[in-house]
Amino acid sequence: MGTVRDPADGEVVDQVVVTTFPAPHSFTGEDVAEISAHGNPVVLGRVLGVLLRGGARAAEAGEFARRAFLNGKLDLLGVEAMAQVLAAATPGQARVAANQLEGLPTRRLSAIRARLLDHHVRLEATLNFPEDAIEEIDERRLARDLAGVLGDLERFAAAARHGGLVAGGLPVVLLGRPNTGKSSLLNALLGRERAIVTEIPGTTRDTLEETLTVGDLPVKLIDTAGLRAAADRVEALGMARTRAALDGAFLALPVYDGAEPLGADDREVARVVREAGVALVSVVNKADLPRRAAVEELGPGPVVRVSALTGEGVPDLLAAIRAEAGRRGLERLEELVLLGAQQSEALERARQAVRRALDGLGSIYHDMLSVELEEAIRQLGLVTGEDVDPHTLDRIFERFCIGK
Ligand SMILES: Nc1nc2c(ncn2[C@@H]2O[C@H](COP(=O)(O)OP(=O)(O)OP(=O)(O)O)[C@@H](O)[C@H]2O)c(=O)[nH]1
Ligand SMILES: [Mg+2]
Repeated sequence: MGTVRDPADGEVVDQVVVTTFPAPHSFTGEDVAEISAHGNPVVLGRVLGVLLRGGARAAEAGEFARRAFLNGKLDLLGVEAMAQVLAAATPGQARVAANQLEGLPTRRLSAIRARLLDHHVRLEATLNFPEDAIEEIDERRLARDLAGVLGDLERFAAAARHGGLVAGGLPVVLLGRPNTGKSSLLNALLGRERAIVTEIPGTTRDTLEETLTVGDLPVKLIDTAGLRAAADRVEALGMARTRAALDGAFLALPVYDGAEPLGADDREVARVVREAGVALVSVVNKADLPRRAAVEELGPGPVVRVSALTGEGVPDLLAAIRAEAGRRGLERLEELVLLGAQQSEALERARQAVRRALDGLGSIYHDMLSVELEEAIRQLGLVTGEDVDPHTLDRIFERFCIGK
């Protein structure tokens, strides 16, 4: 407990608590003092003013995380996890990030890197000291081991793709011919009137995104412009966006009007989803009206009947979305990995180098093999941060806000 006074006139600014963390037992690994003042922004501003006039300066964006990294308190996977801990909007996102902060993904990757290092050292030894009685490289054993490493890297990359989906929200796309009730369904799922709904076909002209929590997971629900053959220019542009939305979709929800017989436009919708190769749950809307759509025609995949008007069937649709997430392993949050864009690229380059080494075994010289392993080791170092240049670090830390 203490008092902050303005040295200029000795006036009391606030009663505060000062906590000190002697190095290396602080977040950054440096000597740190934290001042807890009363939360009022006016008071905080005055306390800061006193400190700044006394020679302190404000931290840059991400400066604390950067210092923690440079002092070996946090690796790059930890940095990414921290960014996500700060940004998490659902319990699932927070759990993935907290798990990564505990260091499991780092240990997985370090173990892979250690295996590659081991082979690299042996190869180099036989190349550099051929006259010494160093054991020969057993190519069969090396092939077996590299295949194992490749499998582990691919599993890690899949976990990172899933982690990215959870971090950004699983994109779930509502699509269908005009007037089937896509926007009404978006509103029903959100539980509020977000999108404009009218009886006029072609009401929605652009894609619209809203986030919803399903189970513990964030879902990015995307409402789209209706798809139909005869469309004006604005509608055509909206339809191009619908197709683009399908590209990155986790799940497509083609919406059909159950009160009308299925027509050519509906069959076109089913075809577009099939061609995009996206997982789908077909939705037959307007269950409050007498049914005239022959749902058997909708082909393979789950079908859920709902009424956006009365809310009937909406819990079943939410359960179907959740089941799809479970089926794809997204609910096993402890296995997911969060990577930044540069880290994902480095991981992919590492995978390619191991692939080339494996494919080349038996036909390329051992010095080439050694170069590929070295490349893979270096790229994995970029993922964990063991081997990263200052410019890349700038790009990583500038995403943080001031004071983190
Ligand atoms: N009876 C009934 N009417 C519905 C239901 N869902 C939507 N409607 C009506 O269907 C019409 C079209 O609804 P929208 O939600 O605008 O349909 P949309 O698919 O978004 O249409 P576009 O944006 O034009 O492609 C509106 O008049 C809604 O009130 C439902 O479950 N039951
Ligand atoms: Mg609409």
